[in-house]
Amino acid sequence: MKQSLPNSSPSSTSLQSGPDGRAAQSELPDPLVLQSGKTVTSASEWKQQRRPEILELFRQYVYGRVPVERPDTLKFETVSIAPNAMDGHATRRQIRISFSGAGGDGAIRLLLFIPNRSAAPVPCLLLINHGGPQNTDAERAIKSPFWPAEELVQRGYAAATFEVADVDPDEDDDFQNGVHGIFDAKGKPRSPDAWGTIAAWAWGASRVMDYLQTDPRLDAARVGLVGHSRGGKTALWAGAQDERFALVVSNNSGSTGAALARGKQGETIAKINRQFPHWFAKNYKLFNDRETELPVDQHMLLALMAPRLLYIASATEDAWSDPAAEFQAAVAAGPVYELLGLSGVQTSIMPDPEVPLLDGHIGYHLRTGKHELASYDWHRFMDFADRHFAKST
Ligand code: GTR
Repeated sequence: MKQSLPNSSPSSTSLQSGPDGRAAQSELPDPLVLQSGKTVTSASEWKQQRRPEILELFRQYVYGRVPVERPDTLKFETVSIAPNAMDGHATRRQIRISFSGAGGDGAIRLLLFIPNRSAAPVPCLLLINHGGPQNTDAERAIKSPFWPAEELVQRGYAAATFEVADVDPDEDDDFQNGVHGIFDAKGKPRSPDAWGTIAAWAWGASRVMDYLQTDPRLDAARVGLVGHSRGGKTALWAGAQDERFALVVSNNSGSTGAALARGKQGETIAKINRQFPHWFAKNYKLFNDRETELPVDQHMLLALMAPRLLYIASATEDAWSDPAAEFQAAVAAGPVYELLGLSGVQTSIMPDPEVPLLDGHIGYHLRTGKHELASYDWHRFMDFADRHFAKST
């Protein structure tokens, strides 16, 4: 039985497959047309009307609504300081970010390496780690390419990371554990727009930012949030909501990350909802095999980063994520940056592998290889940050 769905944005038309089954630009909901049908023509209309409207649509239909922002119970505790980590190149700090709610207590363990050679506050790249603690060894006995912390420090960046499992274990447990169990109202039915696990992780990234802002060794105006795959989806949703992140990086984030849902190949809305039923709001399941009825598409999520910096990375062998759909979304977010006097990716032609696009406010690269976060990716993120952070300071 068909359920009733929201009216699509008036500017979106039904999808007629293009030559390769992909959505044409004209078939996407227009980020610059309000639900009322009125076109947005100024930066203030974007900021005051369309941006909040799009955020709300993503909250309601895709990622879900949080019951709490920064809890009053939030506390930071420095657990350890090692001034001569990484052969003296960095100071390692371990911070416990704790909170409590009606359903109990929780804590996020933040691991931070700050370069020793700079006396001035440094920019910071915060990785959302969903790949387990072996990716982010505090002792540096294991050095994973997923988090080449030494290379970040060498290039003058503080390297920060936290484990998503501290916020919410990646399990379909009917939202009993993690921050859902701590903050959700007890004894009431769960609403169809309640937060899923990706929204919970994004909430966690914002709580880490709450701490980063308090550390005088870090330049809080130059914090980039980085995530791969499910972490990349999380980085985008966190960055869309939390404007304190000056740069948002999504690596191979695919479905419900950087890739357009309309015309997508590989993982679709129905497939991701089937495999990961706990990641998104219950409402999102209404759009299984009905992506053209969604009042948003992922280019609108990307546009929510404007005027801040955004970087999207794809990999040639990552057909499940669909590099072309990721690039297409990056291009389609461009008009919002242009309205704000900036440029997006600056071309609509997908670049060859290993030809990064770094000049616009939206950066992009396609790496040869598989679905992973590699040293090559990190160095392009830093090239992009070097170029644009330097301009803004
Ligand atoms: C895949 C999943 C993707 C992506 C990825 C990951 O299997 O289908 O949406 O999130 O996992 O996080 O590794």
